[in-house]
Amino acid sequence: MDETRTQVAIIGAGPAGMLLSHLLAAEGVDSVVVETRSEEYVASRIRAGILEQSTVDLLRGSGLAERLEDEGDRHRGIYLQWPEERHHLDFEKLTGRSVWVYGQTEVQKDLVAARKADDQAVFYEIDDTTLDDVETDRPSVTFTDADGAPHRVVADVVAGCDGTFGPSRAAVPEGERSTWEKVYPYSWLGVLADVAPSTDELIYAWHPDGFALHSMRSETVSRLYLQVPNDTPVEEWSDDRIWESLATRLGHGQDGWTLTPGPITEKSVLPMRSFVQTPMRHGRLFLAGDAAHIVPPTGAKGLNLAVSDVGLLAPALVALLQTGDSALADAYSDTALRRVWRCTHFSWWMTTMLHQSGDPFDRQLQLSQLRWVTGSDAGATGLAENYAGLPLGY
Ligand code: RFL
Ligand code: PHB
Repeated sequence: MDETRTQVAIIGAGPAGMLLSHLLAAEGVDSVVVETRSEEYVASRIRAGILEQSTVDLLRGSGLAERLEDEGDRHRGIYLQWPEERHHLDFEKLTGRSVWVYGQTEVQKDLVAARKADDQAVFYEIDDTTLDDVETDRPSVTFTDADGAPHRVVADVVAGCDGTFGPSRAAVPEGERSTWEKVYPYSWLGVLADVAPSTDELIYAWHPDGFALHSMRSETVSRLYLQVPNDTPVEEWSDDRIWESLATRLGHGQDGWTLTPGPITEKSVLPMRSFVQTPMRHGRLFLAGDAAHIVPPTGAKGLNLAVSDVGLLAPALVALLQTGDSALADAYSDTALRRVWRCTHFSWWMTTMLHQSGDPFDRQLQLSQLRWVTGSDAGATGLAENYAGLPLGY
């Protein structure tokens, strides 16, 4: 079997894995990345769109923000609305922090370009990923490479950055891991449309028909979401039905605001859940990003949490591997989980405040909460602080 020796074997070439490899390389720690999908597939997955302040700070600090500075769109805040009312929350005024519209596809392209420029070893289109000996100081990852040949990467540390469906989280023995999960009784129908956004900043809309979100990717591309029942077949939603529902829920005609429809280029249904597995470390295996936790997308936190995990993990591994100092590595799980649980709560709170559950009592509480969040500086600041993102060390 072919064998490669490296310091950190990284499973998953998504944002968590590629950013980790970049930050480690900057400090002279080498890594090998392995990924089941092709480079093109990973780069084209339409996912997150919002980067919080600390994500942008980290990307800037590691030389990854050149295109983001040019093409990213800085937003001061968001709109929150319900029928007949739209309110702007100005995060900059409330907290001095802002958010950026810059798609995960773009972040991924920037990471891949930076790793290529550095000759990073990435094995794409692999199969049968297996983790071995993670309780020793010589853990390894074996897999079948793109040509069908077996391969082993022997490392000092394995980083499980393999997302929701990867094998890393199950490599923590059952008796030593705890999991928390909440499945929501609704999904999002997400569309990408070739039309200029009808808004300057994101609109989060509470509506009796269900939640709607108007987001964007650029001056010519809009990203929109509608709450739909779980297991909704995407075929049930024609383009016309989608635009009609978006117009109703987003308040077309209200105070002169109009929603401009356009050609829909992508359409999919996304289930929503919250999930956390603890601890985020077992022996020489460290978990980061969606491999350890999943949040519903309402708070725009998933990608940002993956970045903040890696922002904590990289210096911990550098210290461990270069000087033998294990203090940060030993603290990693607890430190990362503090922020994970904060974002898990925020994402749950945004989700349950804005989606229809079918319960009339919930509706009244939601509207009361929305009035408070938009009407009181204390309420608005709490949302702004969480949405624009707490500092990395929170
Ligand atoms: P990823 O991106 O899923 O990458 C994991 C990689 O691991 C690979 N893999 C394996 N590799 C080797 N061997 C195996 N056995 C493997 N099994 C899996 C996978 O192929 C994949 O390439 O996880 P990572 O890096 O932790 O990044 C997490 C983010 O991708 C995710 O949290 C966000 O996309 C969530 N999210 C959002 N986050 C935000 O911060 N802001 C947003 O506005 C936002 N919007 C969203 C979102 C996620 C969405 N979807 C589709 C889930 C909107 C949507 C619609
Ligand atoms: C997106 O643009 O895809 C997006 C924005 C905000 C969210 C979720 C998704 O809360």
